[in-house]
Amino acid sequence: MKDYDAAQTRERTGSSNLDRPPRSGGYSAGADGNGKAVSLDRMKKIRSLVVLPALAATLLMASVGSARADEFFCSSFPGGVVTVDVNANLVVDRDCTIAAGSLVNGNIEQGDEGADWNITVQLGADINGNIDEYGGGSVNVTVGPENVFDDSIFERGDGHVTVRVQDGGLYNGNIEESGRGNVLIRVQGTGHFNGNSYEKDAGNMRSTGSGSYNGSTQEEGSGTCVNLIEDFDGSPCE
Ligand SMILES: [Ca+2]
Ligand SMILES: [Ca+2]
Repeated sequence: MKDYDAAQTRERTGSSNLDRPPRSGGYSAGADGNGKAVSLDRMKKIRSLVVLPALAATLLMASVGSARADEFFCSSFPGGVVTVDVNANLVVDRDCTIAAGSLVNGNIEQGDEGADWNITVQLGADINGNIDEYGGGSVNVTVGPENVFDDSIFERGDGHVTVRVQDGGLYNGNIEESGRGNVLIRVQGTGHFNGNSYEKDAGNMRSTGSGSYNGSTQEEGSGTCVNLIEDFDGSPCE
């Protein structure tokens, strides 16, 4: 298990989203901190990422109270549904949903304790960090058009990992699933999955859809491995 300490969080937070991989298609106006050209819409979003998270963090700190500045708890949000931008780690202490329009600029982590909580990233949310789930719950991620999931999913114990990348979306990271459960990846249209997927113990590994997958798929233990995705570039079913 990786060590996600506060310093790492601050480093990640400090880097904002400017180091995300560029998407295909127009980056024509202006430039970000790394000298990359960015679109006007992107610039507006970057500005909002600078201003809104600070406001959100301030409001959250006021409402959460005891939460440290470098982490917030899912239970602090009504129904466990995150509807704001969070520039910190998010601790999973109940079923947790990242709603459309939200950004988590940090890790979403359950740690090695807790119950069978599910983690859901809805269509329209951006994630810039790992998801680390432990116990009997599952991880469900939908990456919508113009959205990015940048980092990896670690799912442990019983439960599945389901990733859906819609047309124009980008999943940039790995999946590692262990215990009883499947890995299902579906990528559509110009959506792209860039990373490696590793399914262990009982369960199946499957990639489908009309999109593209660049990386490896690996299945270990009882189960099947199939890649039905239209454009697969890498090492299938090692
Ligand atoms: Ca699990
Ligand atoms: Ca499994």
